[in-house]
Amino acid sequence: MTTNNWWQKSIVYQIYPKSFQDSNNDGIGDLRGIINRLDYIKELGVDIIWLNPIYRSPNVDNGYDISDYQAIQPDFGSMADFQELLDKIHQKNMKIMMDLVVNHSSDEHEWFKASRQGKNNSKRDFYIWRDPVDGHEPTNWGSYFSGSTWTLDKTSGQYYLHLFAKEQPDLNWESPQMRHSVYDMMNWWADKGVDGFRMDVINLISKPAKFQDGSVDLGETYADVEPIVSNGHKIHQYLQEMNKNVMKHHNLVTVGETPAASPDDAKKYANLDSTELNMVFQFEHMSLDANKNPALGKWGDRRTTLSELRANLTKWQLALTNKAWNSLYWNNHDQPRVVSRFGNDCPEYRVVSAKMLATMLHFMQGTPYIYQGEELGMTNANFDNLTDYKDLETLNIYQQLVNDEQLVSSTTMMNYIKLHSRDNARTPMQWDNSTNAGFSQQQPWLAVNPNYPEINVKTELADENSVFHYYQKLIKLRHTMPVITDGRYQLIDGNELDEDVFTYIRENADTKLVIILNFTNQTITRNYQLPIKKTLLISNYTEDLGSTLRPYEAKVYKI
Ligand code: TEU
Ligand code: CA
Repeated sequence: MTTNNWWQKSIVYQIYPKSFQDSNNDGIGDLRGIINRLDYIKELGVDIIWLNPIYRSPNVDNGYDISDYQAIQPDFGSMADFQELLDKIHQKNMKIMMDLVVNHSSDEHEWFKASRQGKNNSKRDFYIWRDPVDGHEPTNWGSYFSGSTWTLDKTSGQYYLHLFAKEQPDLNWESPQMRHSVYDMMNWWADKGVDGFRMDVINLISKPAKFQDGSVDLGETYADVEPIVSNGHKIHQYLQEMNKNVMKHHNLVTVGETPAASPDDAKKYANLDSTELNMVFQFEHMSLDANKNPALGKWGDRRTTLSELRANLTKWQLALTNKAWNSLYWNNHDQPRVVSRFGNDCPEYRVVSAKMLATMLHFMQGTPYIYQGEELGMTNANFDNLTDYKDLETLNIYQQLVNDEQLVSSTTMMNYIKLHSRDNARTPMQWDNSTNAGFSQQQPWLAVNPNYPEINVKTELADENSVFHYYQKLIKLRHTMPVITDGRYQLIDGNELDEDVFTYIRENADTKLVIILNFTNQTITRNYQLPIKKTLLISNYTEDLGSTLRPYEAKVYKI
């Protein structure tokens, strides 16, 4: 298959601007802060920087509620700052991807303000309005952020749809005028010089032709809306239209965030003839540790087993070969920290397990994404009090499960929140051991993880065995060894039954790699009868003990 597209050979670094670097000491990260840290990102070696939303927003959902798609949020700086950031990223030979949030806007967007004026307004059909049914909500759908997906607007007596918060009304993709306004806006950014888009919940934009109730889990009030609205009947039509109107005219990279997408869906979204998107973020490996009780969703304390994880990653690797392109990620601004979740964040094993997980992902086929702080082995926040958490999803789910539905006790819920709150990813970047980890002189908007004196950029840059330097090495290997991009993926014989060690092969016409990963905190033995003539490309231990694998040992041989 073709693996010659620039975005297939790239590594992406995701920045959550609010938590990256504060340059003017108001406790909020900003664009100038990113500009000041570009040398650090360049040193890591990545090719593309993806920024979470930096547009004007009332900030109900940290910028995922946009009130002006063509303005910069004042907390983050000005359009001139953005232009400077863009220019400097390009000068350093990197590219920039923007977040595109067009399943919904903010309720303070001009379009929605007009739309809610009444049934005859010309923007009425930019959003999704329905009459009440028997005096209540049109359907029983539950929002991603708790409660109903419907809010009554008194002016017209109609409800509007919002899959997320009530301040995030869903845009109506049935309206050609609305769709073309979105394409115009995308072209405006592309003409400015941005190199790509990460498209927020893009597979939720095509709503069902007929709105019907969904089934409700035991103990719950509302139906899970995801299966009802994901991968809808017009989704490919919309994406192909967007592609013709936008992507065809620029050299962009596009990644769709697609909850509930299967490999078959991904083959359509990310097909190699590039009529829709370049790749998608699938969620299956992020759902493996969800609660067995569907009413609790992701809120639980289960750990993924190696067998589940390997089966899932392998399924995606094999299904997309020669058909579509994978994105590879462990972390983003919505997920707990990978070392706490799939590795071991106690002091003894944090570094070694973070490197093992990095090895697992960075030798797979696809475009890898690194989320800020992942390259340091940053851990979950572990805040004890609900008041330390700021994310509306966390605050709402506590209210729902503990107080309203009484499905979980408060103690249990706090434990679930420690494990799964999105704020785990959002604590400020840890730069050094000075006040607030060098993020800001002011009290940051979200508390710094107390472990910053041990885990920070300054310490890791000075230590050649740090997680940072290991990521840097992985990135270099990908840039210099084509097999990591184009090689076939295969499990080593019999590995699918191994509960403790994950061993896979990447192979092209001239190179073969064997990747061996001990997923446990035990020393174990595996004998793979590998040829004597081989070189150790990378490992998280200095000495190679052959068939003996120490806790979380990772090693990659070139055969
Ligand atoms: O997330 C959508 C999404 O499906 C999730 O990752 C969601 O946050 C999680 O499942 C909740 O448990 C995207 C953004 O990444 C997220 O930050 C936004 O809050 C959301 O869309 C709405 O724009
Ligand atoms: Ca600031």
